[in-house]
Amino acid sequence: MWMPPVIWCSLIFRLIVLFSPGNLLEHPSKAMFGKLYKNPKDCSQTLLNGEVTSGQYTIYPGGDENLPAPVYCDMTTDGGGWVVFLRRQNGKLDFYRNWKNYTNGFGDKNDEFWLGLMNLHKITASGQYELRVELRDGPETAYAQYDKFYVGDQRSRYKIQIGAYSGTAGDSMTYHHNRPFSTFDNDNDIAVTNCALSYKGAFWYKNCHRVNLMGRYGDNSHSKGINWFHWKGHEHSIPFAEMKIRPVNFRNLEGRRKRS
Ligand SMILES: *[C@@H]1O[C@H](CO)[C@@H](O)[C@H](O)[C@H]1NC(C)=O
Ligand SMILES: [Ca+2]
Repeated sequence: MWMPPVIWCSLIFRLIVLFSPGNLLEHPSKAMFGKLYKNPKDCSQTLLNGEVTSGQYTIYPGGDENLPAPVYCDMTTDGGGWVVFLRRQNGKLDFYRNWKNYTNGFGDKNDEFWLGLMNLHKITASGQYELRVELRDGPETAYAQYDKFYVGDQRSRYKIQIGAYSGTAGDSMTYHHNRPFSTFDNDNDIAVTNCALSYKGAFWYKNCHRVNLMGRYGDNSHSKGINWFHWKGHEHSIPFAEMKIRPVNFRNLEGRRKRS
């Protein structure tokens, strides 16, 4: 059987790598076939495929190979492997949008964006995920991490479940546990008013919020800006915010890999 030289060279090289000492032996399938995950379902699998640089990648939320999604992967924060689903950093993009937009997602993955509730549901329904929130205000930084994050399906109106808090920003998210999502045209909060309309954003509002990361950029009036109440209160709009998810056991897995 004839094979182009580049193919048999590559096969011989892979065999040498496979039977040589060193940490590549940990992933013989990777050494032989290139990628550990043909259709990575999230950024942790993209990272295990050897992609160690943060940036845009294609993942397959829920493992559905027919529905690829372009996402931004954070490959550096706390071991990396995060699917970033929200970024605010300059106010260029309008986040005061309707239900359809929050369902499908909008914006530029390399700049400001919202990934979309449908994909958030698909990803978080495919395993146990944790949430990390990154906040920056000039030289000050803070983060909040929750050891569980689940977004329900469309029928639940994308209701969230939030696990235990750790971090430096203060626990503002637990207040929103078990709340469905709300936009100005789909009020699912428990306030007599329409929180999304009053505070010019969209969120898992309750009565109304301790977190308003999709609020109005740079607006320091009460509850309207980008707020994380337990860090900067309700009258300070935070200039940089990211929300991201990865499998909850990922860091331990990475730790084991490094120790072995
Ligand atoms: C955002 O909403 C507008 C108005 O309903 C619609 O025309 C547009 O297609 C939506 N975009 C997305 C990405 O859902
Ligand atoms: Ca209401």
